[in-house]
Amino acid sequence: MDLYNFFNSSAAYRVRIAMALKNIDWNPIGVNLRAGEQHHSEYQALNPNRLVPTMHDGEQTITQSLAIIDYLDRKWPDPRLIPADGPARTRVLELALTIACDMHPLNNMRVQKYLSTHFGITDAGKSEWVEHWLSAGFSALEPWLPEDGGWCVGDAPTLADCCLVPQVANALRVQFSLDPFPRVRRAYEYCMRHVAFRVAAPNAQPDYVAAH
Ligand SMILES: N[C@@H](CCC(=O)N[C@@H](CS)C(=O)NCC(=O)O)C(=O)O
Repeated sequence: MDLYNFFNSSAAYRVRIAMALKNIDWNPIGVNLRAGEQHHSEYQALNPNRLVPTMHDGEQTITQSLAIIDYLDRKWPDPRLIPADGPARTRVLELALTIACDMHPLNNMRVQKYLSTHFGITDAGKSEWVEHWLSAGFSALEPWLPEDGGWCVGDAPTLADCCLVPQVANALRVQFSLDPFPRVRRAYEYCMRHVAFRVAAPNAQPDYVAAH
């Protein structure tokens, strides 16, 4: 199983967590987003959206981190990350989609680049933009999370935790304060006690480069 991956990609980080939770061996293929390798024609042939991650398993090539995790969940259902039914399934999807659809895309690298190249937004303006959408998203997540910490939903890790941790890691990277979101912070800290979340972290990847 090959994963086209970049250490700092939070969408790839979601998939890395899922594979660690399921004990799936995988082979990293580096796509350096800072060097623009996502725009190379060979990569675009695999992922027309020119985004990371992409997974290759046998004959199948899959893009979109949530579609990849759904594929993994069906092929290796132990442990299940997307509950089969009931209110838990609904809440897991609500949390995951809030992060993956309403938060993450707005602060993606290509969006930030477009803000500066097409609208002349300064670095300070972009920071304000990023903080605004992080704040809006975390405000939506906060009341859904357990008050005293623990997994996002129920008593085991799910797709919601796979999405929450990379999004919080992104926020911490830009020194965003989680003080107004104590449940988000507690859920993040709880997840990070589990080894699967730590081996999947950016600084544990072979292509990791420290921030400068
Ligand atoms: N919805 C996609 C999002 C993928 C995505 O946005 N990946 C980012 C890294 S986290 C990327 O490749 N950015 C490159 C760019 O903005 O040019 C998924 O969940 O897989």
